[in-house]
Amino acid sequence: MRRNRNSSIAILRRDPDNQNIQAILHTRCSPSKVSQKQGFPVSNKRKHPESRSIIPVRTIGLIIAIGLAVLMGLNLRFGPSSGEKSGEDENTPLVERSDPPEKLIDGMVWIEGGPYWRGTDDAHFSDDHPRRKIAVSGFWMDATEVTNAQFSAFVKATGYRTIAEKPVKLSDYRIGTDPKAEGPPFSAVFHLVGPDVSLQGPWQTGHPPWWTAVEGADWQHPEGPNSLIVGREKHPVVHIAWDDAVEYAKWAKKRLPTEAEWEFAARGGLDRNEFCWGNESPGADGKWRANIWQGQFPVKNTAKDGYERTSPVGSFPANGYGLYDTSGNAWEWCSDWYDDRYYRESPRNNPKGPEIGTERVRRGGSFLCCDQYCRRYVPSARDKNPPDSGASHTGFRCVKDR
Ligand SMILES: [Ca+2]
Ligand SMILES: [Ca+2]
Ligand SMILES: [Cu+2]
Repeated sequence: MRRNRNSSIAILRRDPDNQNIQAILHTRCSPSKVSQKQGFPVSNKRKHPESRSIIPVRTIGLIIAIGLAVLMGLNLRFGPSSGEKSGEDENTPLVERSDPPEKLIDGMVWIEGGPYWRGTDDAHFSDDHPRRKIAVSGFWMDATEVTNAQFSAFVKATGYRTIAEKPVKLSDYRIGTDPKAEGPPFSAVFHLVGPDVSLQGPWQTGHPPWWTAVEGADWQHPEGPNSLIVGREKHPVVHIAWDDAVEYAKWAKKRLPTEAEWEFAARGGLDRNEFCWGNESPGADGKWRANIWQGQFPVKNTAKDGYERTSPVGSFPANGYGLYDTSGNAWEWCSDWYDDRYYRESPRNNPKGPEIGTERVRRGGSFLCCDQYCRRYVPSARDKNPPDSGASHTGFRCVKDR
């Protein structure tokens, strides 16, 4: 059973910097009777949302749904503040930095932890406000993103198959579809588009048109079936879903970082700096400090930093803790569920994310980030994706307790 994916698949909210896409996301995350009546298939238990959801473009349904979502969002935002729900106030003593362990772990860096200023008060996004002092305990962290070579070793040892390599259950995307019907595996791949495409949408495709659901795209075929990772052994593995990353981490006897750990680490010990390397702009003096996007997004990538897509890990200078590519290259999954209010409300010591959610946090931005569209390569910026959805810019790195 096949269908025309390109016309009907909605890749929702890849790097949205705007309300419309956010609203669609909220619609998708909160099942709405109204939208189902409208024939708007909001499936809550979707296995492969974002890169794998099917939302017919029905303008009226969409407008109603967006309206509802915005109202609900307002209600949440201006409803009773739950700032005290964590049971910790600004006087809660914060955990101190941890002494370094005696032994070393190959490929990992000891992150001492302790208090730091998390988030920002800059105006780019709202979910990383306000800047707050929190603290994390010490932990080990992979110096680099997990590479294709490392992920190959895991697959070789375990026979693990990633979500992007498995057939799709069609009923997860379209209400009323035969629960046994399956479609071929696919994953979301970025490609350049013409200059007439709107950055803000709404788009005819229902999702940013620079994302395409490509059958046969997976970690071993980053751009599709005809692309290979030969020669890219040291590039970060991509097309990794959160579930895949967790399986790798278990095998490696590691775990995914919490979002708070990730941000602590990415800041490299610099207090309230804008970037992982300090406050100079990413390409100051013609020297690029991260693999991000140069040129007009998503039309022309001039790749002034040397890389149009992923770069071998460690191609750019490490941050103050000796961590590479915490800014750009591949997005990195964290263990937390995502909640856009979490930075306001979280406990101050070792926050581990909300109890429940529909999407998992990812951090650091990717080779697609740029100031004009998605500035999420800065260490304060947050992002999220459903746990079963990877893409050609999404990978991870692991941490380990002492
Ligand atoms: Ca680049
Ligand atoms: Ca990264
Ligand atoms: Cu971005």
